[in-house]
Amino acid sequence: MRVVLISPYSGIEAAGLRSLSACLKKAGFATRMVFLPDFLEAMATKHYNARLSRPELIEQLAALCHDADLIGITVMTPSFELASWLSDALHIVSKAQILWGGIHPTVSPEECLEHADLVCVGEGERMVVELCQRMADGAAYTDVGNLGYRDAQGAVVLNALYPLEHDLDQLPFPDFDYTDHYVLHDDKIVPFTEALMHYYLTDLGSWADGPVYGVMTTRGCPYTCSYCANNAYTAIYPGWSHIRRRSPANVIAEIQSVRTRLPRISAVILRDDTFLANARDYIAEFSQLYKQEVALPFRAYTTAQTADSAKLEMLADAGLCYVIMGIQSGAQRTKKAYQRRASNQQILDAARAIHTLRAQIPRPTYDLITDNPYENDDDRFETLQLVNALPAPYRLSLYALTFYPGTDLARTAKAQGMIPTDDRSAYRRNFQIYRLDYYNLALFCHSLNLFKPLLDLMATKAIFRLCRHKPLDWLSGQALALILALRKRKNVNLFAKRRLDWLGSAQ
Ligand code: B12
Ligand code: SF4
Repeated sequence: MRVVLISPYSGIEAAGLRSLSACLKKAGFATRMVFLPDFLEAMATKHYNARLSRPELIEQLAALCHDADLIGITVMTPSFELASWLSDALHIVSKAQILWGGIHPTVSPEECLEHADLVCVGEGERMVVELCQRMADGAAYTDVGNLGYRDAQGAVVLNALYPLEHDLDQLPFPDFDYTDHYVLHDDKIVPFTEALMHYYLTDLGSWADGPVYGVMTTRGCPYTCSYCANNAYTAIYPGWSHIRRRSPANVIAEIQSVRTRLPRISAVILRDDTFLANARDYIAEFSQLYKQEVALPFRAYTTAQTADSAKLEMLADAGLCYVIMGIQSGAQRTKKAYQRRASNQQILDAARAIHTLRAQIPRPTYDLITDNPYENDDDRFETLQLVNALPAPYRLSLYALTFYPGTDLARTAKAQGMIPTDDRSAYRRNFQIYRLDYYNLALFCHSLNLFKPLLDLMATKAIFRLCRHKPLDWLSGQALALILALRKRKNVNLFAKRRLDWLGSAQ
């Protein structure tokens, strides 16, 4: 029984798919993994799916799938079109069953079954092992938990879900043993080498000086923001909002085991949606062990409600050097629509708590959602006021509001006629590409931490109102386009340098 697992994502982390590979290996199955990263997508310089229709890609994939019985593909919404194109093409050249899993098949299994033979709804570890065991034994598998398929009449059947995996420490570490792992590199699918692994794991940001390892220490999120996939997970798994944690020792052991394979890892990202939601005693234990065993700089995510000074101090002492906090909006009306409960005062208090640690955390990032079609200029002005009050220096990450399928926000927007009932904008959209106008320019200038009196001026009501008028709004957009083009040039140069560092050849 041979399983090939394909990640169409722009980066090579694919923790979910790697976890499945590790479980399958533990159960005695051979897996091969193929990664199709794309830096230009990751750099937010283009929308998704520009990699479609490349026949040579299919030829190379077909060669890697020649002995496969099962081909697994991990699919987020913006990977849907690429996964569809790959699956349709692979169906012609391979007899293997094609199985999709990940967030998109979880929220939209029916449409995925137009291209995949099978889908996995929700968590995949137990499901995929059970499926492979049945397939290897030549036994019937249509009753496997979490499985979706079309019956002989073409009707979609979705089996009951296995309970959520509660003891995460029991799961093997994600498969970073890159033997029989392949990567799309310079238009060719080639075997991964240590240098290629290091190259593709190097973070773009300046906070880390080399390859970065991302690790998930928890699953689930206590919040249900209306635009977020966690909102969809809570609908299918009632226990989703109860965070499931790995023990600190287990997380540290994973990081250390990857470092033995990839010794140049120079920083760690705690990928959890809200790592600081962990209790103080957990964070104390984690910090102590991390400092003792790993001692690499790391970054973590928080919400305003969970950015507690005591937790931040313990983590900063252990190496926390970069914090990302979701603000999303400062407008009361918008926060209500997003189901975000942090008050602006709580947000400012959290930012000040982080700022107090500026010796260790010099420049935190605050996430903001922009381009919200529900917002008027009063809402935008409210957010700009909040941003202008944040203690500098900081970065802002701006994300264009995207209506992901399965979320409350998309359902409400469809019901209200804000987006069409068959809206597919999320299938192509890179949410890091936003509108060129004065509002986004003003936010971006704050992110650059320009001269404060200038930022104050940009955030006054009179200037804001004036610049939102057509010619000035357009001109501001052009100024923003110029700044973004300069940023892109800087990033491209960074990539060239990173290529030189890891692969020894100029791009
Ligand atoms: C880390 C992360 C990233 C990383 C790494 C991505 C990666 N996985 O390689 C980066 C920064 C690159 C990233 C990028 C983006 N991300 Co992201 N990301 C996440 C995050 C925080 C964790 C993912 C993770 O590792 N989870 C842990 C693993 C164990 O869970 P899992 O991936 O769901 O996998 C399990 C199951 O889904 C299933 N499964 C998964 N794949 C498969 C395959 C098969 C065959 C089977 C059987 C089962 C199966 O089994 C797994 C184990 O149980 C999630 C939020 C979250 N909490 O999941 C968002 C999330 C996945 N990202 C999201 C988004 C929107 C993006 C972007 C599109 C944003 C953008 N820039 O526009 C990009 C897209 C990148 C792309 N197309 O390549 C959304 C997806 C929403 C959607 N409907 O698609 C999420 C859910 C965030 C959110 N809260 O809404 N992301
Ligand atoms: S806090 Fe973050 S991860 Fe949790 S539901 Fe809200 S947006 Fe999603």
